[in-house]
Amino acid sequence: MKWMWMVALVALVGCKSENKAPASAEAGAPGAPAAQKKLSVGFSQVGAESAWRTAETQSIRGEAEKRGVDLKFADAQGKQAQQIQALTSFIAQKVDAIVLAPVVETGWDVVLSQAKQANIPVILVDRGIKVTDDSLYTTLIASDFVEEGRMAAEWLAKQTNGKANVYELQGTTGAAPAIDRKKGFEEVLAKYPELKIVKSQSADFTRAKGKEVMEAFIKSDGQQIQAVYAHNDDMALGAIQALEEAGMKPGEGVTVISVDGVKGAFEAMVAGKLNATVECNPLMGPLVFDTITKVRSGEKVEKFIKNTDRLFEKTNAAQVIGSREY
Ligand code: GZL
Repeated sequence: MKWMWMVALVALVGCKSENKAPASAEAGAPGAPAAQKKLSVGFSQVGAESAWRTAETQSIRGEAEKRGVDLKFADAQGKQAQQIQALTSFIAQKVDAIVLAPVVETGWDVVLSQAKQANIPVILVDRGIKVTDDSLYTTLIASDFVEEGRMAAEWLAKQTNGKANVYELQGTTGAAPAIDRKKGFEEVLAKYPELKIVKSQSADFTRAKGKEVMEAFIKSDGQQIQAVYAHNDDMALGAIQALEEAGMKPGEGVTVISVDGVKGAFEAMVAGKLNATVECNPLMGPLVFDTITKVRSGEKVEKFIKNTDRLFEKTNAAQVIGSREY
């Protein structure tokens, strides 16, 4: 009988020890499992050229902070060479993932091949790239810029009954949004022979250059200007300033449409100076880190994760401005 108690006692002790980690693995003891390593992500950002870009940066950096991600942030001031330098550094630091907002479409094959060799997944945000081998990046999270250009042109055609002299402010030369917003806009204009782009020039997505280029358009063509199509709100706001300084009436005599949907655009629509803007959502932070988690767990992700965009007009701007998040 006594032996039975002994057996029960041993079993109890043995079972408890099964549940407890071996002494050597006690937290803090030598050989203890390493504390959960922080996810480390390298983020190469284009720069800070527009309100949209600032909103995108804040969304990604804010989400990294919230999730306790070790985010290495590099602002390239609009220079591809600086982005390539940043990516090379991230690879040397053996980050777990790279997030890249590529300033232009081409010139990425070499550095992305190095990331692939280092087995570091690359998540593209907001702008696409042209590479010989699309396995060099895992996915692109962005809007469809061609569709944004189509939406802007269809709205303008309706607004002008298909007849106007259009002056176009293009984004950064070689950048996917500049190439594709132009492509989509022109695709629709082909259906309206009297809706014509009279002059088109890059203003690099900035407000200052948008004002400068518009001043030159006004100097050469003045009252002939009936409509302005700007590839982003910042350039549109610069153009609006130039038109007002020339005594012209943006939003009334001159129809102005742009893309992004930043707060400044809604304020200009409420003031009646901007007619419409096509939203291009920059708040990608949560989706970026959810996607990195999926990729690291081996889950398959779409090659193109498309943001949805809506068009807003000055007629409905006042109702929605209060709920805008950027
Ligand atoms: C679009 C983004 C563009 C914005 C501009 O995804 O790349 O760059 O439209 C920004 O405001 O400068």
